Amino acid sequence: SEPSDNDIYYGSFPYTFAWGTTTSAYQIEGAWNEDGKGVSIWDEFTHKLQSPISDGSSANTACDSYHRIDQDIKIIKELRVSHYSFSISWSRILPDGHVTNINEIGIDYNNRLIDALRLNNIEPVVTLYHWDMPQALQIEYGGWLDSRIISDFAAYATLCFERFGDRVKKWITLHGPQTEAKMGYDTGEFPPNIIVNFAWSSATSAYQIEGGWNADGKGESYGVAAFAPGHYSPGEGVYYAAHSIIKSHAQAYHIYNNTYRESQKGQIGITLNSNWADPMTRTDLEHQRNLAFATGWFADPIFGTGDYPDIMRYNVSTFYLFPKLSKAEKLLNKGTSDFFGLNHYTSHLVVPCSYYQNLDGPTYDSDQVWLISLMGISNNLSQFNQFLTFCTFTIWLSSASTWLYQVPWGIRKLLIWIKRTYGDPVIYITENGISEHFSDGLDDDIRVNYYKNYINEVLKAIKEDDVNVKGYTAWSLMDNFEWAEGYSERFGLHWVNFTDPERTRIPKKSASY
Ligand code: PNW
Repeated sequence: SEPSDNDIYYGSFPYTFAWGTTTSAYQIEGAWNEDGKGVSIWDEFTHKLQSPISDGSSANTACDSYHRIDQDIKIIKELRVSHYSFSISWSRILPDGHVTNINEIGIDYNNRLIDALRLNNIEPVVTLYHWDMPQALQIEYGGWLDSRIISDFAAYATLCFERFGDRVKKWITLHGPQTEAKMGYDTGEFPPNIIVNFAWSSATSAYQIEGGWNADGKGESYGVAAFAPGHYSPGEGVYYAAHSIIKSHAQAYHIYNNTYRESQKGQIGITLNSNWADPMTRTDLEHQRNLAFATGWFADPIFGTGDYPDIMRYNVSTFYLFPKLSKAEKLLNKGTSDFFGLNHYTSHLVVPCSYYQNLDGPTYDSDQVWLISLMGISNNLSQFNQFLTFCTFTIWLSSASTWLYQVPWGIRKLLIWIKRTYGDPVIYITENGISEHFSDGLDDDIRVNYYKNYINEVLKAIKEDDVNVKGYTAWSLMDNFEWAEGYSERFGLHWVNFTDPERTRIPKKSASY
């Protein structure tokens, strides 16, 4: 039954619990074309003549973290956290995406950051990839849509283990990849936003053989037949992008496991974005279907059976191409994460679609057919909108982001669901937070309240439900470039002055909280 409110539970977190904050390279670094860095798809996207960013901005400078390691270290230290989670910019260290051309100045930046953290007793948690694909690989073969990306990602990961793994003991391969796949390859709100005429391509098969990927016979390779800017393939490309992402993750895991784990003694895993989906009616099926599409899509292959959720394969492949995983590939996916990295912000109510049918399609969202989630999912029925206003907006507190409603008990339910569905994995909460508007300042009571209630629900999950949560890194250390929303939404514990060349960072109330 429904938790009635956000009652505060008294108790303490385990002594060894890892506390920290999270950022990502493109959102904070700036220096987009300095010291030999290559262009990423986000540089390309934000530099379009017709800006796709809500305030017309880019992250050319962002928080200028590339030049301000000292400033970042200072505010991380002041938070007295034990961990800092950041990502490496692939195109900064490999300008054209390939390991044949290494930019040592870019490597040096990450070395200096890692060393400064360690000197201050802060453990680096390093993500290899947070949405900033080298533009060169996007042009060369279409990025995630082509199976050649798997070996390039593996080579990039190997280089990172080689150069940073003596000091980095917690690796995250990819951060919230579902969002990149959906927004980049389905809705087009994110780059590459040039979904292409998708087709099978035998020309790429050689690359897929590397590393024993298709040990039990011939794995299918795939690729892009022709580029057609502005032409989308929603409902298909998105699943192939995800397919490459999952295989790339598994490849990186095995490389670490086989070659580096013994000497470097670290851990490696993936981070997934998951919303809780609460059932609108007492029938369980609809919300389970939503959880399968949103989280099971990536989590089942990696933490579960090795394959995509049945419900998803069934729904999608009835009408469209849905990628298949061979027996050997399933084995290669299964169990390839030392922990479940969880990005969580909000929850949905899920309603059976027999009442409110979604007529848009084909898209990732409408492929779910039997459901519409009350928030964030496209719909074109006024009836649905009335329903939505009536049932939800009046109950849940909002934020500066259209998709983000405050539902603290949702994180507890989700944690329990992950525990039960994936065999009680170790969980690190790798992102959690709330946005305010550009004009908002230092008195962020909304954020204090959000953290108080969400973190308390995490505590309940640990103490009452025996969920194995070992750490929590808040999104985000400071205000930064919020993707398609530019600087119009502030997620930081620190306020950043984006008109000041020094990019001064000032702690908000939530930082001291
Ligand atoms: C995160 N959802 O993604 C990203 O990893 C961050 O880079 C970003 O700044 C942060 O969200 C805030 O937007 C999310 O479906 C993707 O609820 C999807 C969801 C939430 C967060």
